[in-house]
Amino acid sequence: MAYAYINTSREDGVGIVSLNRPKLHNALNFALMEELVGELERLDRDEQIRVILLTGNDKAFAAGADINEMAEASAIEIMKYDQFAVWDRIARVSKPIVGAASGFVLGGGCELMMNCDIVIASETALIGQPEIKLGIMPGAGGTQRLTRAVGVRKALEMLLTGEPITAKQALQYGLVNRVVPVESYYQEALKLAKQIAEQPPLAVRMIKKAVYKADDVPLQDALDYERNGFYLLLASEDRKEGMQAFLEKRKARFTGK
Ligand code: DAK
Repeated sequence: MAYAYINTSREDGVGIVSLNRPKLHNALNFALMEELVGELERLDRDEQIRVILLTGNDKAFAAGADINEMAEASAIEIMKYDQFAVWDRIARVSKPIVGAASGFVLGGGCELMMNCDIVIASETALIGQPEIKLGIMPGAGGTQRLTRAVGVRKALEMLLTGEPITAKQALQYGLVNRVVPVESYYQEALKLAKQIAEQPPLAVRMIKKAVYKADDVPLQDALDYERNGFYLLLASEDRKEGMQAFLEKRKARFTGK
């Protein structure tokens, strides 16, 4: 598909989506978000794709929602047309999203990064929620996902000062998985995405869902969910293939059935 604000490609079972609004540091206008979320959902339904890689460019993953759009819209208009609702659909993507983040990761950009399941950051990444400096607060999970990721105190410091943290600090806080030089963050993320793409897709999907239960529901309910997922996977062809391949000392070929 031809898009105005994103680029897409695919490689070895990985669907790659790059934000493409470089002159405005990938500011997330509504049209970009519609394209992005539509493509994420398309990739989620695509049987050939097992993992999604989401990236920006070296200078910016994304510098936040488009302030030009927000500055002009009234609260009533924004609420009536519910244009931000598109954000809610990202968390429903069932395939893993690997983020490759460099440069500015601010506001909605940080919220988008936190919607990625695993993040490889470049050493140059600057990550923050500067909304307070604009007289607003985060609206796409910044107060919630950030707090769950880094804890109340660090989240409050970031949210109340609006100051960004470095990639190295984000690693210490558990907000990103790895920090590597800017020359290699994209390749490192792609390599990781390809590694996950070789795993049995049903197990990948069940594990992703089960892990997020840890944040959402009481422990015993989450353990029950995990156990049911385990039983379900015992009925899959990939389970037979995985165990057979182990016994035959060969590499398994998973089909997602
Ligand atoms: N929106 C629009 N334009 C932006 C932008 C943004 N967020 N960030 C940068 N730009 C534009 C700049 O205006 C400039 O445009 P021109 O002047 O060239 O036309 C161009 O990108 C290059 O930026 P700079 O010249 O400023 O470049 P610098 O390297 O000097 O500075 C910077 C880079 C990223 C530090 C700076 O541009 C900056 O502070 N940008 C704003 C960052 C920010 O405040 N982000 C948070 C926005 S609020 C919600 C969902 C999401 C949100 C809210 C609700 N719901 C679901 C309800 C999200 C809100 C936000 O993200």
